[in-house]
Amino acid sequence: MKTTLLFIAVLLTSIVGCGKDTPADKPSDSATSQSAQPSQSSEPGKKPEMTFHVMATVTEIDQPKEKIRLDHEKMEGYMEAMEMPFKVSNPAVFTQVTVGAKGRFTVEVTDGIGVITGVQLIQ
Ligand SMILES: [Cu+2]
Repeated sequence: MKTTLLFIAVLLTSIVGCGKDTPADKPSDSATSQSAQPSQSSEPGKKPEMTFHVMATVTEIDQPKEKIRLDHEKMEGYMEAMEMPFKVSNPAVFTQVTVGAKGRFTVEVTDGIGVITGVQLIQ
């Protein structure tokens, strides 16, 4: 059990580490990036505009496509309660869930798209 937790922790750490991996440390960047369009690039390290911890039940798992279908509660300011698939950015989630599992899912919304980044199951 302890090793599983450690494994997940390492996974999480490596994902966070990846996100920071942008060569954006040069201060001269800000001077040139005053274009009209707010840059639309979906860089992996982009900060989510919303984060939810939403109660949901797993209704389908599609690991090859990195997706989980959730029957989720309302996400205030984002969407009503419904059943829909979500992309999963954290592979550890697949080791935790089975169809029918209930829990609080962490959903991070970037550019209007919600992605599952974690889950805390209810036993
Ligand atoms: Cu939805």
